[in-house]
Amino acid sequence: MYYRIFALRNKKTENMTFDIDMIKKVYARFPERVEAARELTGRPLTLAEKILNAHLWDGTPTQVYQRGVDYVDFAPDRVAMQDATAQMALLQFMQAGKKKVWVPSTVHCDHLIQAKVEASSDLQNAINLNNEVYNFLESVSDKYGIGFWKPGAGIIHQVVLENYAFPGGMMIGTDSHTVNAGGLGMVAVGVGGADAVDVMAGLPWELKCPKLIGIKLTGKLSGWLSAKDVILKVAGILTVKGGTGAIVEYFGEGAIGLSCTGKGTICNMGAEIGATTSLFGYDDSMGRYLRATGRTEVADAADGIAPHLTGDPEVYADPEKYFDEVVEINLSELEPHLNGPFTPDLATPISEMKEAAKKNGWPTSIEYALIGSCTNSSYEDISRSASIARQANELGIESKATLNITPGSELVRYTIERDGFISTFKEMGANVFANACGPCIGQWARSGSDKQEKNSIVHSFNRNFSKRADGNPNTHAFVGSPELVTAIALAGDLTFNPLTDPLYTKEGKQIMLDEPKGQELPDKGFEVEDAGYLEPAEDGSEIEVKVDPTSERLQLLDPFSSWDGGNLLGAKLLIKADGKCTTDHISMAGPWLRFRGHLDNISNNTLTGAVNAFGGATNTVKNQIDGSFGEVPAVARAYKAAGIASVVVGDSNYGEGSSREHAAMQPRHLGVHAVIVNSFARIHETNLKKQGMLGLTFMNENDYHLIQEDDTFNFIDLEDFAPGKPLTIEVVHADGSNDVVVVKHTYNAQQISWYRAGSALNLIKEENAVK
Ligand code: MIC
Ligand code: SF4
Repeated sequence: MYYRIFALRNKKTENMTFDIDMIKKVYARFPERVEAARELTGRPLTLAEKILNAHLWDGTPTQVYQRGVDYVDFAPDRVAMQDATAQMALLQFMQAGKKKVWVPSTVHCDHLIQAKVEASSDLQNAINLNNEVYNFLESVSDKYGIGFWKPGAGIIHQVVLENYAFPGGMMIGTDSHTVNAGGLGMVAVGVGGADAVDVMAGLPWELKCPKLIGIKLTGKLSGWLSAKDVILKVAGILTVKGGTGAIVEYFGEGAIGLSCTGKGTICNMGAEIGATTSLFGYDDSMGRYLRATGRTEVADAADGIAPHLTGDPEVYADPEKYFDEVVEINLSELEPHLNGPFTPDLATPISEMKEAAKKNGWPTSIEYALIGSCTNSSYEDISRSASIARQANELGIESKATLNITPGSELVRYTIERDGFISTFKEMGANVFANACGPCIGQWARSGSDKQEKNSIVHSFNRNFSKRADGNPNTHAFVGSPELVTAIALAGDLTFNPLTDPLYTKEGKQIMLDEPKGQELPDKGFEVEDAGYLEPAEDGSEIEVKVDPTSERLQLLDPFSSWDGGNLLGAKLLIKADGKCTTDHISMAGPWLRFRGHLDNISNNTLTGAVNAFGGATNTVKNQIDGSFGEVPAVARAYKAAGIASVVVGDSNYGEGSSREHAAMQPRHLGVHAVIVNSFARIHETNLKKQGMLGLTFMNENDYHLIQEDDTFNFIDLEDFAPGKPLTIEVVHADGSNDVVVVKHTYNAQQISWYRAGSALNLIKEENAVK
């Protein structure tokens, strides 16, 4: 066992601010860069524009970038990685030939802990089971100067919000919900591991200049409404792809009235509308949160440049002039929502749920309700939910469903235990699981889920794709605020509307629940004994990182092969995916998380969740070599063994969801050369490019329908692969006829050089070799 794993070295003490010097440097240059950008554009600026301009790789802005068109190089302030993606990110970083990370970086152990019995035994189990992976992550972190948050410390995004996020900063993280830090006014973007490698290696981070969506919030939340309802409503309006390529900026009196953690919830679920990130301007709620979490110095520094840390008043007064799209929501008129099932943008106001459930045949009985996750486990969320549980306990209402709680961090867990909330929940019959992702990522040992019965669950997480929480494709998951989820647990009924429906005590007495009440921040302050942080070695050069060659969990990477510069001929269709194809369909999490550090082993889940457009089955595709049918990974391996390239075809928003680059690396490892779709989710498209794949989109959406089961693809002008130039594919059908299909791409010159080298990492290595 790597020697530090149990060392209780907890350097995070009260009022200690991580990386304050870096933050001060960012603030010192901020005003001048914002001013330069204002002069260049000749107009007032949104907050997003200010932060982007303050983080240009080349320093002070000298040109105006075209939104949605130009690629821009940025210099993010920090990097965060969670254990399930850090393994691949760090396996790649180890090859980049650097001694230390270039910017402050952290690793968080949160995804691999299974929720089965209760927090402490589940945590111990995870440590036993994942020992090899934790040791690997800890030793790599120690070696390269990366802060390490032990299993049990909490979920990456909560820990980042509590310790690292700062107004006006820029960070990237190898998890799509990195965007959570927008709640503290940070441009925080989810990326694949290869992007993180660039930034940790001291290279620029490239992003297409985002479009800007402004969301004006008027009015005020009250009663049963919570910040969650704002984003559930926004998801309903903008849909799962409405935010693609855009930064969503919230403003208006309604925005200022929200707590900082409520803002975090809204930004967190910006991932569910595909947004690059979401943002709120610096205000008093952020100052309060920074001070409550021991970062008075950051709050003071932010106060010092406060007008620069929010959008210019002229912008917010006349948003249509400055944003590409504006949405307005009156919080006073909002209703609590439940979104789902199977997609986070199917928004139903709670008053319409009875009718909607009936019409759609959604099961209404609720056996499990779950709160917590990185999205909703703030002190405010928990205190409001606990106020509902307390009423039930006092009035003698027995909860019909079991409530499961996954706190977001040890800081919050310790504090809510001290303040009596955990005992309130336990009195209601709830289970408290470890501070980790748990059920949110399929790490939930739900008994009986293998029977695949049709059922519904409600939770306060962010995603509800098929099979996500318990692996059962027939589980209908609905997303709601923690307080509403708690109330629904009591009623055991999806259609329960606490505003109008009564509950019954054990004696049969009818009561109406009072509105939830909570505190934004703990009156007695936050408290924690061991936050779970390990500081890396000052000089890690002597530390040796070992990977057992026989390990089934970790595997050193072999470089992908480079492009010979020729056309790609004779490629076979591996699968044409029908409908929604998220990263969960391409590389399922849950039981497969254990192989996240072993490319060959995890490749055995490739596209097993995708629905085959021919026949509608999952994980059954035709093997064109012998006409047999087999599992997707097996057929891909057969093509690869025969030296035949393969192609994946998909519909719109392909690769929606997670940042996991496994969804790109696995097909690449199995010999897929191109993915051709109607549209991509942003992170996935970049991941494909970084891993040396062709990510292409049909010029004409109807061409998707031309693709048949026995098709062969000839890329007849790939030799001339160039920025802005569409590619032509000759698609040959089984009867010998063919269609010529034109596809678009968004590769710039640099990205084409990744393709040429076989991957972005290969290019870094080539460049290091030349130096
Ligand atoms: C998720 O919520 O889907 C995850 C698990 O956090 C992923 C990251 C991963 O797949 O490891 C994400 O959102 O990026
Ligand atoms: Fe973890 Fe779920 Fe948050 Fe992803 S969305 S980081 S799995 S809690």
